[in-house]
Amino acid sequence: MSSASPAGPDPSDPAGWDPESVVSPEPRPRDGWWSALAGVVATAAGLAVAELVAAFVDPSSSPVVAVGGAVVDGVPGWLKDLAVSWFGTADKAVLLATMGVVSLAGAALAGVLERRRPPWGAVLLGAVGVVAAVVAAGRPGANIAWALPSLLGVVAAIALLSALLRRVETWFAEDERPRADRRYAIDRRRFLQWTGVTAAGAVVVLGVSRVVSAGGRAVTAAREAIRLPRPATTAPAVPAGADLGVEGAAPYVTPNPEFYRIDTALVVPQVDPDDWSLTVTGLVDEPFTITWDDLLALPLEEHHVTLACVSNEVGGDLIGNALWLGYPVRELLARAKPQGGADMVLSRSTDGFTAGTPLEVLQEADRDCLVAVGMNGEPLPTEHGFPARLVVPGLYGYVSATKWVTELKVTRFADEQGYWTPRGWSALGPIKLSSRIDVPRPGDDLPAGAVTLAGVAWAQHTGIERVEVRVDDGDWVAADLADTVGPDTWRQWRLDWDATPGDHLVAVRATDADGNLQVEAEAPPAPDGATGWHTIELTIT
Ligand SMILES: Nc1nc2c(c(=O)[nH]1)N[C@H]1C(S)=C(S)[C@@H](COP(=O)(O)O)O[C@H]1N2
Ligand SMILES: [Mo]
Repeated sequence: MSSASPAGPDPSDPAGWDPESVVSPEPRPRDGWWSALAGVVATAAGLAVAELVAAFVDPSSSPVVAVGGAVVDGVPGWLKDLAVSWFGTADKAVLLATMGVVSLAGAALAGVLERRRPPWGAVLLGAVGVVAAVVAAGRPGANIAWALPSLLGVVAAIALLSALLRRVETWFAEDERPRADRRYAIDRRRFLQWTGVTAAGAVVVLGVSRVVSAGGRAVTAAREAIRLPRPATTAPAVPAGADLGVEGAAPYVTPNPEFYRIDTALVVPQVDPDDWSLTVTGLVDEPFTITWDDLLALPLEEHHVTLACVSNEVGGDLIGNALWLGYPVRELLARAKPQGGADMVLSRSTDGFTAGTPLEVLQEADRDCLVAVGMNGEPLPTEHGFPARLVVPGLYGYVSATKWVTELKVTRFADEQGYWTPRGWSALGPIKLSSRIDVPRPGDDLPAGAVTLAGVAWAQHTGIERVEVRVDDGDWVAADLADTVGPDTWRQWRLDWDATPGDHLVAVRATDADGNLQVEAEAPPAPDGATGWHTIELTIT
């Protein structure tokens, strides 16, 4: 080991000192840093190899995605809530960044270990690779081939690490050679060349893996080729007065690209409609499975429904309204004939997510619960559940809106739980009556005089009856309500206010069609939805 002697040529030995030689005159850096660099580059190249293999196996079989997904599913509820409250919908990016930092540190450590205490660096890499392989093979929808990316990746990483460390070895072994044979600069250059080539190779392999990642492109092509059938039952036309046209307010129908997205998936599941089927099973007399073509051949219906996330804070934007095309869940259930004693339908996604929905909600004759295939006139966008998802008016998404849905299991709340229930969220999730101020935004530059206040209010499946606005300690004033197609969507509101200079607090509250007033007491999203009146501070100049 040369690490104990970090110095360069020994200046106390004038006989061997030749300034013209290639002997490095400055003290050499310690080999620890170079070993760490070798570890990082070899590991990065191994990960690139794993991505390339995953491109052929399945995008979700990549060690990064599989381990990240296992972390998402495995972290305790409180930690996850903390992450979401700190980072919001960036929580996944933060997770990936954290994994990146941990991998970097581990890779550097493996490099140093392998140099100082071989074969422990290789053992460390190998152990991590095997764990990743086991985790990947155990992911929802996985098969044994999902272990391949991690295994081949780690074999590549170990081979490259030992190759790079051989260069470090030669370079730092020179202390033992006769002075005239020392060629530090050349050996250093060799090591750096090898390292650079490996790093560049990793980038190329990663790029190739992206290009050949056929799964995603095949599904995109399949989606683009789909011509959705005409609905047997069309939705009522959106009345002109549903959109009050206030600039900055949420439009009545949310365009797909602007629709909020919430799910546990680190990569969007790519489900080919040709491989997709939906099975109705569990406590039923006649379980059955339908294919994509079977589903499209059924009489489909169109309904506007406003989806909302239980994690939405008061005033938050995890809510959107769309026109859904699909087949009533109630009809599928009727065909399967649920047995007595069943009270829940556990819907399952290809990625293992599940939602527990009350059976009787799905069976209600006047509630348009759909297995949806279309969103605002096009096939579901992949991130919103292509090829099929559930849409249930009146329930938060986490207990109803399963995307990439492939199974409806009729069961009992006493026997099964949806994904979020053991993580600290309520088993039942009816959407709470709520309202929001969209304009003006706090911080807007507002001159005194006429100021338009506007926003949305929602009480899915009951409907909004009244929205009131209060400025400071004034009286509650009824806002104008926009038209709506029915009780399952949100409703816009607006109010013109004669604003006076100064700081003002503006609050909004809604009343539903049953006469219930929105709850004033503030509550956080967990465990079953936030409450409180949305209040904003405006400065009028
Ligand atoms: N497969 C799957 N479906 C899912 C989820 C998920 O994590 N995985 N999240 C649910 C939650 S919490 C919500 S709020 C809605 C959001 O649907 P969107 O992303 O289309 O807006 O999807 C639901 N369906
Ligand atoms: Mo949600």
